[in-house]
Amino acid sequence: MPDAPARTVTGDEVAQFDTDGVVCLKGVLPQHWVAVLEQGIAGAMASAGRYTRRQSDGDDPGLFFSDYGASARVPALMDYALHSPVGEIAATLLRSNRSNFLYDAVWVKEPGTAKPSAWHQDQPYYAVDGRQICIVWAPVDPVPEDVVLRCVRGSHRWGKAFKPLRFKDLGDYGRNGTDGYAEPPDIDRDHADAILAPAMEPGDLLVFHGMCMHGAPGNSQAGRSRRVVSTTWVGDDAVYIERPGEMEPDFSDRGLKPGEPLDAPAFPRVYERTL
Ligand SMILES: O=C(O)CCC(=O)C(=O)O
Repeated sequence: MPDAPARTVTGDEVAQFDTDGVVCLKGVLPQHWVAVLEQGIAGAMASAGRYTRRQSDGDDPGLFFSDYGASARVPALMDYALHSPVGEIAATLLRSNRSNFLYDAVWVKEPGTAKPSAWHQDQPYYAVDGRQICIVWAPVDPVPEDVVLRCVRGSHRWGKAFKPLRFKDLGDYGRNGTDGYAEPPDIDRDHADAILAPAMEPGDLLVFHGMCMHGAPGNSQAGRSRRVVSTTWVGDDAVYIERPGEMEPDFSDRGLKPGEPLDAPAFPRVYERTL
């Protein structure tokens, strides 16, 4: 049985997620889960899996580490996904009767890291169609507004999928204009007014829609890491699809055919609304 949130998610926050495609929920994750996440991040960094990566270059003054799906080998991350309140919070914001856990990601920027996280939408990277999909970005360190993840308010309703790019070298995944994937716009030049970049504390959650444009600067702080776990959640309307080129993460081993719901047993159903 998953744990309850530290406080109720308000109707205004649900409405803000609908309108903006992003909302920062202050003080909603009970603090003991922050300790679980710290343990999970350390476990991911001490072992390696298919998607464990150093995104920063050798001459970067810091280190940008990322990983997808580390919960498969790090029990603390699976515990957080299955037993923390994030599944309920995702279902509430998605106005869904259920939430299923798709995958987790670890994002660590050591002090002084120069490498940014390129502007992108998450959904075009992988095999999910539907509107009920969100990402819950949970920092375990205080993150000031010039270091935090930046989300473009309203971009989830632009009606456009942008070409996914690799953080390391901005290489693509074999999806381009002829497949319906547009070149990402210059967000800092053309959409600066719509950027949400809230200062955050451990226990706060930044939740954004799968089609929300987001990116992050490096970590300019001298003495503090920026350690984060994000988890991706789908609701009632999400289905499996195939896209041209490479998918990341790749869910082709889950036994689903295009058009089938993303549901258990392929993806654990973590929260279910009781009437
Ligand atoms: O934390 C970051 O720097 C990147 C996070 C991100 O792009 C994501 O959660 O999709």
